[in-house]
Amino acid sequence: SPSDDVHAIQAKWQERWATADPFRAGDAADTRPRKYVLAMFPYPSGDLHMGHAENYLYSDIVARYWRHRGYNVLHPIGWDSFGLPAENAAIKRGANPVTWTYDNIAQQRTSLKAYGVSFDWSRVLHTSDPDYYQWNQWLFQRLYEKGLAYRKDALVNWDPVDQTVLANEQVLADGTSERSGALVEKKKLTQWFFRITDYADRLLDDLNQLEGFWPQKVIQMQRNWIGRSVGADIDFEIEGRADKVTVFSTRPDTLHGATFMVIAPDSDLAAELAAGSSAEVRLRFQDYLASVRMTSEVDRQNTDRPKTGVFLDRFAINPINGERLPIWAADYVLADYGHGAVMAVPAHDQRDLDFARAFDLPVRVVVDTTAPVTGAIPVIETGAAGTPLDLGADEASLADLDPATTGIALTGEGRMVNSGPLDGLSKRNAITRAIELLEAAGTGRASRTYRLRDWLISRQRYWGTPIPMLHTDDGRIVPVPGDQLPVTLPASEGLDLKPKGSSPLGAATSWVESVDPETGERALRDPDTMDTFVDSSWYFLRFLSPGDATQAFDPAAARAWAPVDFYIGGVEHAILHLLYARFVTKALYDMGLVDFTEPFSSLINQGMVILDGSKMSKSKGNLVLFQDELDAHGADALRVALAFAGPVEDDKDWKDVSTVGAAKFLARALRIAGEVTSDPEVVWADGDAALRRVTHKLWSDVPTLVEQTKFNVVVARLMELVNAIRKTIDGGAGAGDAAVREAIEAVALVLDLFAPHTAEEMWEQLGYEPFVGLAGWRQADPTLLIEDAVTAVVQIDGKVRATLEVPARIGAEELEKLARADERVVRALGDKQIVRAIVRAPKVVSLSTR
Ligand code: ANZ
Repeated sequence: SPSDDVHAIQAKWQERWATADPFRAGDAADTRPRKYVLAMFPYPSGDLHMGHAENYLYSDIVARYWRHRGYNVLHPIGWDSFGLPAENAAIKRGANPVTWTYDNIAQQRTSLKAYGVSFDWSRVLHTSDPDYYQWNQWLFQRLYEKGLAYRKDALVNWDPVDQTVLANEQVLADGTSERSGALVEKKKLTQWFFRITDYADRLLDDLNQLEGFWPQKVIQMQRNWIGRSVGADIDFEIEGRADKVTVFSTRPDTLHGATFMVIAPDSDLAAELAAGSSAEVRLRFQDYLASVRMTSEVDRQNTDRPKTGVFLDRFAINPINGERLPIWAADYVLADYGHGAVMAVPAHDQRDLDFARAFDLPVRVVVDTTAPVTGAIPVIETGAAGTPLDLGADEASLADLDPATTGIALTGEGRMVNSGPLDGLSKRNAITRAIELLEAAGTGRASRTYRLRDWLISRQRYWGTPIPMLHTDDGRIVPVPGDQLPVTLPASEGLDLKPKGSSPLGAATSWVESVDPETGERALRDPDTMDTFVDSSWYFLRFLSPGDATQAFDPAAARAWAPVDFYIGGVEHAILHLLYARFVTKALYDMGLVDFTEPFSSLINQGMVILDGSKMSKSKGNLVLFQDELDAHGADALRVALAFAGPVEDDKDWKDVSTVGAAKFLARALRIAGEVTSDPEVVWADGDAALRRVTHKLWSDVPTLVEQTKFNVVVARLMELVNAIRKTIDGGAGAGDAAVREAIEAVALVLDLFAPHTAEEMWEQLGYEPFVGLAGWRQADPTLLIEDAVTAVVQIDGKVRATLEVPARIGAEELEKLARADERVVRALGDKQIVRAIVRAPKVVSLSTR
């Protein structure tokens, strides 16, 4: 059957590729220009799925393309093989995490080979191999030396089901765990962090470099995640307390409008202020705190929720006018943002206004938003969400707009009132002036706040990179000496892997007990393991010298290959992985280990393969299995069908993925290659002119189409060419026509991007040596690209005076120019002036002199 043929061809070429290894990247002596093409490496849970099929197809298209264009291409593959699923399988089914992981890797590896992806198989890495994770430990220690890895007690996100700590990024918008679905709680633990916040400004500012090369959506998500706010830190004296309390405000201009202060109830400060208050206040505060602890972060940030809070019976002094401000604890103020305390300006902040109205607190307007602000307003840094500031003056009178009655805070532009020295200034200028006044008085300063938190990297789980630190008996924390790395994981047998909030490694006594390198006394290994996002934050560098036993990566190879030219993966990694990789790259740059500051020069997010409009998943039972599709029609048909189904970035409904149609198309192309009777030396110029035009149009258009990742269009053009060839053969020119050979060779060369097995087979049938995957591409002959001509008519005052042969795609302006310049038109016009020209390109130019 035809399907047997397909599988035989597939097996034949996969074997030849395995033997000849043609897709290995060239070595250091290779003088060709380089391209580093990378698809996000897979997590080895089960076999490949359709998401992988898309991801590795697209990177393969790009890798094959650059090879044909004469580039030395690096297209590596590896496995992101540490992580919870291996461990959960161990807990659920008693599987050994090592066996589970490496069995899955073996299966995925076989599938990727069966899929015909042109990887450099000599560079495979697994992050769970000691010779990989040793360098995670190296990285950790380098960051530690630079003060970028540190330990602190922290309120962490706690998944009560998985019994583990979660990164902020793993908490979904509804406050539940991305892993278990449980409502995430807060818990205080001592944890290791990477100080990514030191890089907040650079991570934000360097996004500008990526504009146009990364999806706009990803850039925006990263901007929001970093969330830089610009404003001031303002110090308030507190009655009965020695130290001042600092608040962060984006609106220091409104200081005269502050009528109370609000503190996060779950902050140390709130507890302290309550403790210094009456017994009654203490009780009410404790009750309130208990209820706040039950409220998710997301609910707390929900502005629609009725405001709650308790008065602490303590007072702050406004540094700008000496006013006494009552201090409240309320849960709309978050403990870990800014300083966990705000000056409340109810007239100009909606949350403060809602609170003031709920508790009957005064509202004082200090910005007259009916006063027009004229003149150039400097560009103001917008809020984290990119909200532009409105500049128009409100139409109504200020009295009508009183927030205390309308319930609507005045947030727009305007001029300052009731604000002493700031009166009359525009809001923008008042912000600047207020900061100057605060700085002069020593009670405040310009400041920035970020939403970005430090990266919590320790996990109390087994299947990860051990943290290479020792805790000495006398309480010091010291790095494991470099020559003792890697600290390898102990075997899991006999360890209780069930999550319980402390690492299973702690119970591996003989493993945990070690020696303090300085004193020779006993020291305990840190029992925690690293977040697997550490593993993937630098893996693209390890591919450059994967077997290197002496260093994480070879700096010379990094100079030669990195950054990655083309990176592709799912949009689910828009924040976590990409932000961490950017951070680590910048840290390595600062250590002088790489000479670039951004890891991925261009990024594409492929869409999902969906079924009937919804995501495929095991739980929904609507999985289309990768292996089933391979078995049914072969790798090439699946690859062509996926590439043809739509633009790379779009979701593709499986209903629109026609493997049957793709298989028919491939059979048609292959049949033609077998029919060709001319030999490779035939002179193409003797061939059918119309077919030659279609072929050369393909050569002319395909580079741009591939480089713009319009792969579906390229497939359409191949189909068009195959149809044209068939028509030419059957139309009388026959299979011996030189243009037929030229065209089908073009098909084989370009089809290699999509259907490499079929393309190799065609290439062989056409009398060439393997491999078509390494064959150079062809240039379009420009003389064959001239477009079809049409006849345009030029009229003067309604009479036809000339006809012109013009390209069918001529523009109106160009056509009018040609018409006016035509000799016959000039003669017919004499000394009359043209007063009007109506042009309908490409057919008519109508000139009037009256
Ligand atoms: C006074 C003020 C007046 C404010 C005004 C805003 C408008 P973004 O832009 O999101 O950074 N704030 C500060 N720390 C907070 C915390 N821990 N929890 C909740 N809110 C906090 O917001 C900065 C503004 O959010 C700050 O500026 C502060 O309120 C509040 F007309 O100060 B503002």
